[in-house]
Amino acid sequence: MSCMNAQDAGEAANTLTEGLTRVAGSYRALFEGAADEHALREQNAKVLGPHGELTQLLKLMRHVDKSQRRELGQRSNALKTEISTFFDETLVAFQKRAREAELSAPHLDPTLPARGHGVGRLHPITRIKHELLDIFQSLGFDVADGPEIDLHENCFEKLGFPPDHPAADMQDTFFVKSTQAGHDVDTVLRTHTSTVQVREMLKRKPPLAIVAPGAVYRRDDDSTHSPMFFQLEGLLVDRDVTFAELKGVLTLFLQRVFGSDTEVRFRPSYFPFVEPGGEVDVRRPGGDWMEILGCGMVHPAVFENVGYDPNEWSGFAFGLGLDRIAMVKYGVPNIKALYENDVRFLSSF
Ligand code: FA5
Repeated sequence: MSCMNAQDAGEAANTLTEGLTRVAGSYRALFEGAADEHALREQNAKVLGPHGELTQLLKLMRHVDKSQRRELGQRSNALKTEISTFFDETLVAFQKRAREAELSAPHLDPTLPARGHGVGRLHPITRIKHELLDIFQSLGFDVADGPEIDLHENCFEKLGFPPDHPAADMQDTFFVKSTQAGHDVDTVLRTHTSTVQVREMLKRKPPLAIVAPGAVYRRDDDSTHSPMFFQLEGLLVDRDVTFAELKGVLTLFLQRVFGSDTEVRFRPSYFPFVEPGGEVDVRRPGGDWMEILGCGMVHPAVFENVGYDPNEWSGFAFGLGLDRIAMVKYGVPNIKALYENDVRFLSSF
């Protein structure tokens, strides 16, 4: 540097020379003493890294007088090469040692207790569904299916709800405008499985007996109401069907599911698609009443809507809550527990 005097240049050369001697004398012990590969790399960085000792020393080179620069430069480079060669060799030795230790260590401890297999099981609602389908199939019902998104018409109007009837508000849900064959149609996330009654009657000729399980959606939310829950619809159409048959089938079914010591209570209720209509509650010994289903004799207007002659055909229908059955059967106080997917809860029964 032009501003450096001879004394400064001499000092730089001395510091550099001393530093090179110090580094040359110490790096081997530091590398060899490292505990593992990570520590070895750290030691290497302390010497050769951007902030390492040798890197810092070399910054003095530009202050060294030209006459000494060549010799000191050669020494520095030779030391640098020596250190990095030694680092590479030490690294290989470290890795070899670590691998050998790994291979000679016992890799399996046969005395450890086994972890056990988490054997899966069906969700309580799925189990209830299978059980119910078995019962109804043994009574001669076919199993039918329908989409969760259906025409507004199948969910309400065809079942006798007048347009904009407040009863539809009780089952508020998601309404979706869609297009079918170029026409706007109102579709809805179905609020009950009764949509399948309409679909099956439009598809089949009577007599018929079907059950249709599936998910339904409503703006509902408390300890016995979930916004998404499961229903099972039942429909029987034949000649001269009576309310006694409805009552007989439902009582038999409920006592098969809950046990013969279960109390069953029929209450009158209103649904636009049945006449007369009712609701059914059950109570296990020592428990509370729980509403399980709605039911009734198929309304003549519904038969007309699907092209069946109401003077010739009669029938009954019911729609029950699978979640509610699971709650009573397994003693679940809050419906939310069925949807939280907590394995401790799900594997407890
Ligand atoms: C209906 O959904 C009618 N479609 C049932 C029906 C079918 C009547 C055929 C007549 C003929 P309701 O809204 O009451 O009715 O619901 C039927 C059952 O579903 C209830 O008894 C209850 O067990 C269950 N349920 C209703 N809302 C919920 C909810 N938010 N969460 C869980 N279960 C529910």
